[in-house]
Amino acid sequence: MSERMHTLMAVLSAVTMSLALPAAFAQPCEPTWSGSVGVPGLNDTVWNTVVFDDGTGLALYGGGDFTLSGDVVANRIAKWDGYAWSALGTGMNDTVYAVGYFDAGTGPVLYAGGWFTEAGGVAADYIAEWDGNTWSPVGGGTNNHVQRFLAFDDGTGSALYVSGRFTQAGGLPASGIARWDGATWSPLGEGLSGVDNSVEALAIYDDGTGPALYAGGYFTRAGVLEVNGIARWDGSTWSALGSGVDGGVWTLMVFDDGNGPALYAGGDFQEAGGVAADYIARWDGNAWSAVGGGVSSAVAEFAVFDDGAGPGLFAGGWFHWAYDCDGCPPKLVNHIAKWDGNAWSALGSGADDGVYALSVFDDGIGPAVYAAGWFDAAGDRPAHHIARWGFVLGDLDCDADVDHSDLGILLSDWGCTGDDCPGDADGDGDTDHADLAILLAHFGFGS
Ligand SMILES: [Ca+2]
Ligand SMILES: [Ca+2]
Ligand SMILES: [Ca+2]
Ligand SMILES: [Ca+2]
Repeated sequence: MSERMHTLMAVLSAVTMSLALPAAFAQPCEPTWSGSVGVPGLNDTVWNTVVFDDGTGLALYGGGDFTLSGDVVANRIAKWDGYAWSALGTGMNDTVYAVGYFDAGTGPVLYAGGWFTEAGGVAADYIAEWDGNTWSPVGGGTNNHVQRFLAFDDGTGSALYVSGRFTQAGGLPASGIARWDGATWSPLGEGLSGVDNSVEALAIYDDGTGPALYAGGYFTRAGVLEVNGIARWDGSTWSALGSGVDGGVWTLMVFDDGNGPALYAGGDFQEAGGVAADYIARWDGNAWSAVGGGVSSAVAEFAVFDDGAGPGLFAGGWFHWAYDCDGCPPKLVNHIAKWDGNAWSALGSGADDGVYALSVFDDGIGPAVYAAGWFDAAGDRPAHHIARWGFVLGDLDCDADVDHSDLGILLSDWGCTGDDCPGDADGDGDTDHADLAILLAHFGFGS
């Protein structure tokens, strides 16, 4: 982009910010994939994303194996603010598997976890914190890799729950999971063990008896209790969810399909509570059930998002096919699909390889799901390891960009009033300066 365009966009962006925009925008287009032209890609796998506000505004943070985000050198962790990528210092010396955040009372802090032993050039075993300028180790770290973070208050105060494949945190025994309160580490009972000793997913769910922490992964026991891949921590004890699953749980998320909030588990399993459930299952607090007929391979990540057709559970992973029921014909979805409570639907032609991370992020261009992982295309567009699925405000001709053709539509519709104004970008029943401001603020996105 030219300097002149930068200046123009900065001025117009300020103009737009000063206008009071209606809360709900018109969505004349179907949601679409924005490829690497809309969101510049990365040069290697993304394993996890999180939306976090460090005090300068919400942004999407991604961790993985990459060393370049767009044309910015960013070692295994990077920040996308909706317009540009930026690095977090010099990053890490090895893979970042997890990004998360926690406020210990001194303001929100970003955490990264993974295989690394250095962050920002400083020794940090498998976990580090970022204060906005500098990386620091976290209380002696862990003795093996970190896989997930979740902030939760179990009744004893807010803390960051850290999971992974470790057996120690801060030098203390802690099997697969530990609690960091901002100053000290503590174990969760005897932790989770067996198989790979790896805890890969964390979620908070209220089964009717109060919110509790749920952990999923490759483990069979919590102390002497048999749990099989998933367990519930109430702040003092672990409990099982029926007989658990017959493999590993990779992701957990609460979703209400209309019958009340339930906990959805995805991963590498084909049975939950003894019921056939291919790679995805639903726990309602008492029993497991299948989600339609499941999908054809592992589910790596969930997100809940309303893309205009109603809220749905978005699932990403290794699968190509989804089934509305056991025995229903397969639907080709390609690594990402939406479950609305009754049926699966594809997101265009999906992604050309594994989807490992999903985050809902309103980047200022419109509400969207950001998918990230191992792929190099989403929809029919090149998309290197990250792609955006959603609306593009100001995209009047529905081709996932805002350019001169959209501006042409708006100008030829100038002054229109009523329900059928093609230039009505903000959906308030006219085509006027407010619509022009939206187009100009987003001008150049995706083109
Ligand atoms: Ca357009
Ligand atoms: Ca166009
Ligand atoms: Ca309007
Ligand atoms: Ca108006």
